[in-house]
Amino acid sequence: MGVEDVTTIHEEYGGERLPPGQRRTERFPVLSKSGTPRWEMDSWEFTVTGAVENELTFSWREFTDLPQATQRQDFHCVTGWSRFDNEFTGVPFRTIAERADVADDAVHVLFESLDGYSTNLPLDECMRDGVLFVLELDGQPLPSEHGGPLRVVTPHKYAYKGAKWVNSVEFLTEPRRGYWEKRGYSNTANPWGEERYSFL
Ligand SMILES: Nc1nc2c(c(=O)[nH]1)N[C@H]1C(S)=C(S)[C@@H](COP(=O)(O)O)O[C@H]1N2
Ligand SMILES: [Mo]
Repeated sequence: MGVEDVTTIHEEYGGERLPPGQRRTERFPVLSKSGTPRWEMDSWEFTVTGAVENELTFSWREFTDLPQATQRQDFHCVTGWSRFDNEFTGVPFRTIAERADVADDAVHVLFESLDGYSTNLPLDECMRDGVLFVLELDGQPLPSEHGGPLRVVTPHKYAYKGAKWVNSVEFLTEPRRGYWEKRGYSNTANPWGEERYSFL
């Protein structure tokens, strides 16, 4: 299976590979609002609900049987660091949307996690290349502090748009804000526009 290169996204936004105000790091810092939650393979469940024709529930086994892709992606944290060339393997968001058969009036998506975190994106921003439910980093199971067993990545957005420990996706007919979006971080979060905070 080939590795898809998603590190050219910045061209679409007319910016440099390193977004304005960011510093490149080789490290991979951990940012979690409240520590790493526990999970058990036997009781783990992933649900897809809301504005869909088919609500879905996956066990760990069922989820890991879904078709996967491997992509090289950059990762931009709103606190100012960027990590280039992460190799993420996971299930494309589009695959989940197709299986759920998203309703015509769905416009927005809310991701929820085992630690009570949530984050939101417009549906069209989720359907693009690069939005993955990640199971592996650099060919190894995703480390638990980085969101293992399953996290979302959003290379076209600051990383808070990617829910670690994700276990629920809800399709919405109206926008709803997630954890940081309710607390002053930008709802749009475009790194090349330096959309870090929201004053509305
Ligand atoms: N479930 C959950 N997801 C989360 C967070 C969190 O606290 N809980 N923090 C977010 C923030 S603010 C960032 S910058 C990235 C950090 O990912 P990392 O810890 O792998 O660097 O995860 C995002 N996803
Ligand atoms: Mo963050």
